[in-house]
This record gives sequence, structure tokens and C-alpha cells, in this order.
Amino acid sequence: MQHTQRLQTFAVSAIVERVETFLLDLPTIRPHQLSMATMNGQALMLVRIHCSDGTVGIGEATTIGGLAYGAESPEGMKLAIDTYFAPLLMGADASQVPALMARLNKAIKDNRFAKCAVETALFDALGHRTGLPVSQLLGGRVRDSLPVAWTLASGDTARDIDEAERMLAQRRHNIFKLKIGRRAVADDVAHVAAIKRALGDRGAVRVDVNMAWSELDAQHGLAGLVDAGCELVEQPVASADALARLKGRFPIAVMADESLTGPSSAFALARVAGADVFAVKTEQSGGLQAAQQVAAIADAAGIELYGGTMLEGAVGTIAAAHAFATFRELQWGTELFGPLLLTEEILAQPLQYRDFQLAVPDTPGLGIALDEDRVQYFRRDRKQASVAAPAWAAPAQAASAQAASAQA
Ligand code: MUC
Ligand code: MG
Repeated sequence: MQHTQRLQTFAVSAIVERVETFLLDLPTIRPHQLSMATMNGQALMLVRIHCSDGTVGIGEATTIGGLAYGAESPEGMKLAIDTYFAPLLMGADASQVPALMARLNKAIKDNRFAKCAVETALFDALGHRTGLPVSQLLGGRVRDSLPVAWTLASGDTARDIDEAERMLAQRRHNIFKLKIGRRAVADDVAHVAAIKRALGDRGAVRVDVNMAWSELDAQHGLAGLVDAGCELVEQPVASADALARLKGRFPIAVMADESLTGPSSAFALARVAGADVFAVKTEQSGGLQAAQQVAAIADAAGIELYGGTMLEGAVGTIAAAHAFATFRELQWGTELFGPLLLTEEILAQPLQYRDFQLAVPDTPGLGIALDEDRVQYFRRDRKQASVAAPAWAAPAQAASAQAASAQA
């Protein structure tokens, strides 16, 4: 009885009053070349959920190359949340996050990335309300920091080697994921071999083919990658069946990424022992709790785990870090480097990357705060031309904003 009363008091303590969404456009430090797109910038879709007790939660979702990677786009997510998610959230009990997500899942098909952003914002607000970090709200962390791989994707072997050397010297990354699949298989293998030769035992080398190979390409490719000293290949082929056939044929770990679209696909892959490793992504999974379900399926099937990224900015990255910190196993570390690929900081205090690890904050909610001036400056719906570029703006941006205001 006492227990019920306490729950009720807690439950009425906050309702959702406003759901705000906006897009931020941020440049990347260099062109990022994947098999399906070259990124020169990243569009972040941010959602802020304002609750009646004054708490505000933030969440984020991104895609890779607009619609090049999947069916959701930043613009589409904003529209979906404004039009369909918000009416289901308004006036609801903000503290009952699983119940709210169940309501959204019942009324809205797919839209996994948008759901992840909304769930993140709800957990962040709940964290501020209760004083607990999101990792604790998700059941409790088993680690305070996460190993972070860096992706080499400049398109140029010598430049990639220089970049890797800098990361090693700064003690920021010693695991490198190489994006391949744009060139002929033999050229890609030669690129990987050259980088591994240069790094030796100082850096682990893995590759992501982003589904670009046929099964036959993959048979040649995997044999070459083994000889090159590459330890893992991520989604070499599109089909989950072909992935399962490749697994175990060569002494190299086969990791599923695009084939994993949440708990159901994880279960289907696990049933056919279709991968050695799962790249769990919070957005691809459909949220933080769904990512935990994917991890539980992997654990039960004896499949190893890796914390993936959709190249989220700081908000989505730290949300994923809270979720991955709760995984019982994380044999292959993470690739939560998204914010480091962007030229601009949007947090009041940057995330802490040091000694090859990302620290998971232990303060309430996500444990981060946005730098509002920077956020306002990079909002797509602000007329940057009419705003003088602040001192911290990147030179290219400051120049273009000044040029635009001179023309106006
Ligand atoms: C992917 O396919 O894994 C992760 C790192 C990166 O550079 O791209 C992403 C997407
Ligand atoms: Mg991938």
C-alpha cells in the first residue's frame, strides 16, 4: 500500500509540457568517405522535452549522408516527432519512460532513430528529476569508461597513416576502423595492409565494408584481410544469409552492422549464428533499452559485442555511452568518436576522451549541458547571415557568415 502511494506521488510529479525539435548543421574536420556517401558535415536532429517540474531532457538522432544509409533523415525525424510523436507525449507522465515508449511503439511503426532521440530526452529529464545518471536508470553501469576506436576514412592511405600516428601520439585511439568498399577489392586490401604495416602492434586494424561486396568479392577480400593482419570485418555483404555463410570460413571476426535493426533482427541473426560480433547502435536498435535487448540476445547466443555509432554528435554519443556502460560484455569496445569528427563543440564542457577511453559521466541524466550560444548559432532555422560570426566560429564559417552579411 505504502509502495503504491509512493509510486503515485512520484508518477504525478511531472508531465510532458512541450516537445521542441531543431536541426544543427556542423562541418566535419575532413571529408569522411564511406562506401555509400562522402560526408563533409553532419546534421544533428535535437529534441528537447520540457516537463512540468522544470526538468528538460535532451536527445539526439543523426543519419549518415542524409538518406544514403537508411530510411530516416534528420529532416524527416523532426517532422515525425513534431507531427506524430509530440501529441502522444504531451500531458503524459514523463517519469514512466518504458510505458511512454510502449505507447509510441504501438502507435508509430519503425522510425527507430527518432524513437531513440525521444527516449534519450525522456531519460535525461528523468535523471535530472531523480538525481541519477542515465546508466543507473538503465539498470546500472558495469564500467565507467569505454575504449573508443577511430575511423580512418580520408580516402588516402598516407593521410590515414598520418592521422593514425597522431591519434596514437595523443593517446586518444589505438583501435582503427578503416572504411573500404569503394575501390577494387585488391586495392582495398593493399590499403589495409599498408596501414597495418605502418602501425604494427601499436594499433589494431579493423575494416567496415558497409555491404559493398558481393559474396564472391568477400571471399577474396576476407582471405586478403587475414594476410594483412586485420582482426575484424564489419558487414562485408548486404545479406544476412551471406554474412552467416562467411562467418567461420576465415580466421577473422565477422561483425553485423546494417543487418541489425533491433531486437527481432538480432534474434534472427543469433538463431543462424550469423555473426561473431554485433555492432550495437542505439539508433539502429530503436533506443537505449532496445540496444540493451540486442546486447542480451547476443550474450545469450555467445555473440560478442561492440558499441557502434551513427556518427552522432555529443548528445547521441553520450547517450549511447550510458547504454553501453550497462552491457555485461563489451569485448570489442566502442567507436563513440562522433563528436571528434566535427569541427565545433556544442557542449558547455566537452566529453572527456583520454587514454584511449571515453569517460561516462556520473552526474544526473546524460551528465552534459549544451552551450546555448553555439547551439543557436548552428541552428538551421536561424538566419546565420544576419548574425555576426562569434570569435569561436570556425574560420571558414566566420568568413562565409561575414561574406553573406556583407552581401545582404
Ligand atoms: C558504420 O557503418 O558503422 C561508424 C563509423 C563510421 O565512420 O561510420 C559509421 C557507420
Ligand atoms: Mg558499419
